Amino acid sequence: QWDPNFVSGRAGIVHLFEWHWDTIADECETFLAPNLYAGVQVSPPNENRIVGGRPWWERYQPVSYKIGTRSGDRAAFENMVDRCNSVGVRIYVDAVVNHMCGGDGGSSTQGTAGSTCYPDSEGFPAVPYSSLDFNDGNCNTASGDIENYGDAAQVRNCKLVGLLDLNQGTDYVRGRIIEFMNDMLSLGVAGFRVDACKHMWPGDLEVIFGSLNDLSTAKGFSGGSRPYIYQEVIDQGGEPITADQYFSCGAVTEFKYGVNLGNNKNSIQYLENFGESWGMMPGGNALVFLNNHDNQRGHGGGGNIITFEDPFNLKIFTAYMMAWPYGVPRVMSSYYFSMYICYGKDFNCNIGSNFNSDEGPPSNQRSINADGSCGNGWVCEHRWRQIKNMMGFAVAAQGQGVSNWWSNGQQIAFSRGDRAFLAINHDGYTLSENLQTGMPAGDYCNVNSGEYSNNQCTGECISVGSDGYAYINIGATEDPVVAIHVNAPC
Ligand code: LM2
Ligand code: CA
Repeated sequence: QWDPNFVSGRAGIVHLFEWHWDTIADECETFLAPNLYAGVQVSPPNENRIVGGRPWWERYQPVSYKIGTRSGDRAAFENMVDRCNSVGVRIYVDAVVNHMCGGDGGSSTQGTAGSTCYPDSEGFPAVPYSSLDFNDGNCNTASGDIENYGDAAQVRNCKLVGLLDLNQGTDYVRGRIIEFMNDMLSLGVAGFRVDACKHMWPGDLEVIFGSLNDLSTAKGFSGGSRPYIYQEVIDQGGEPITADQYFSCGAVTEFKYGVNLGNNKNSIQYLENFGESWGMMPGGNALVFLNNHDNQRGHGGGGNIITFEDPFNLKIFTAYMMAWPYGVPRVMSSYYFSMYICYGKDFNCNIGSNFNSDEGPPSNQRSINADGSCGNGWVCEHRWRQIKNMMGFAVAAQGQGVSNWWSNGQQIAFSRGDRAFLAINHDGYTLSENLQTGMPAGDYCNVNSGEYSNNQCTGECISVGSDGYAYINIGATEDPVVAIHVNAPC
């Protein structure tokens, strides 16, 4: 449950937020596999409540466990999983099992797969769930909602923003959740991002995850492989519910990672020991990321994070994330949405009631521009050269420790054994230095500055001498990164 089940020679999970199953299948074949991406986190595939205006967050309001959403139907989902698996790209499902739809759905409301549910009376006949399956009696707040994050019992037993809260303590509810997750496994998925785990009891999750089937041998996985589980627990400190309470159930999202990098983006010399000694969880438990679909728009977590709104730093710190051996890295792939200007910056900080962070995905699928970037309103950070080329770097570096750390103000460099070397100039002046790369003598392609394909490098070539040293010169410019590895010789 801690092993992502990657195919060997692959690295990194990309969250293709709100993508259609057919488009993901195409992306696996034409882009993700050739660029060595290991996996895709997909939006929740099960039926959700249709909310007026079709905000992105309607997908976090389940109506049933039937597969049918604006991303596509069951057949399209299965086809995607098959096509991605057959080119070595794993699929991870976003599982929303803490709750069903919001109580504000009224006496009855429709789902995306044609089911009707009855929020007022807590009836979900398409599962089926009835009022017996919800936590109401176990919640002790006046409103029935979570009112105080200092009280673990109410965080887990009361409603999160009015969402009808399932009682995972019962065999019946556990059974329906296990059935749903096993259904996904039978279609060939390799694991789950589990939504809102902070709002469920670790003891219940341990039983549920422990009851899941192994990965499907019929879909090509080797016998006895356990689904990878990464639990969304927003732990930024200061609350009784902590990430470590969930370690026995599977991996956990490390929300401190992106905030720590955001807070230290102008002091990268301190990243030499980035990891546990920064108060983060042990790397073997961590799913790490710079930003996610929530905090990039001011929901869930927040903090000083780096998103596509700051492409300069997103590229630099994604390079660092992929090059640094800590946790399983996930890259966010976004669509553009109306920004809310605050503090004079075009950035979505959550202030005021007219904050528009609801906007759903573009109505058209992503198109591909001549330079490989996306159109039709999709950002596709995962296609940016400086980001996608780091998958190959991470593959080359696998299993190697950090060595040859060097820093000078906001300029840093390090190697990964004798396989790869990264240098970043985050300072206002040129980095010009002979640095130990740890690599065998030869010429290597800086995959940050150019492409490497068919043994050709369109970027800068870096010469490593027989003593392992290379002359590194990085101006204070856009893309101030040198990333070289043994699989991309010039
Ligand atoms: C999460 N963490 O555990 C995410 O951080 C959070 O963003 C998700 O909420 C939450 N789980 C539930 O899966 C998102 C979104 C909310 C949205 C909910 C449900 O951030 O804004 O709440 O999904 O769609 C919306 C409305 C809210 C309303 C609620 C119920 O914004 O005003 O409350 O639906 O209808 C009455
Ligand atoms: Ca709950």
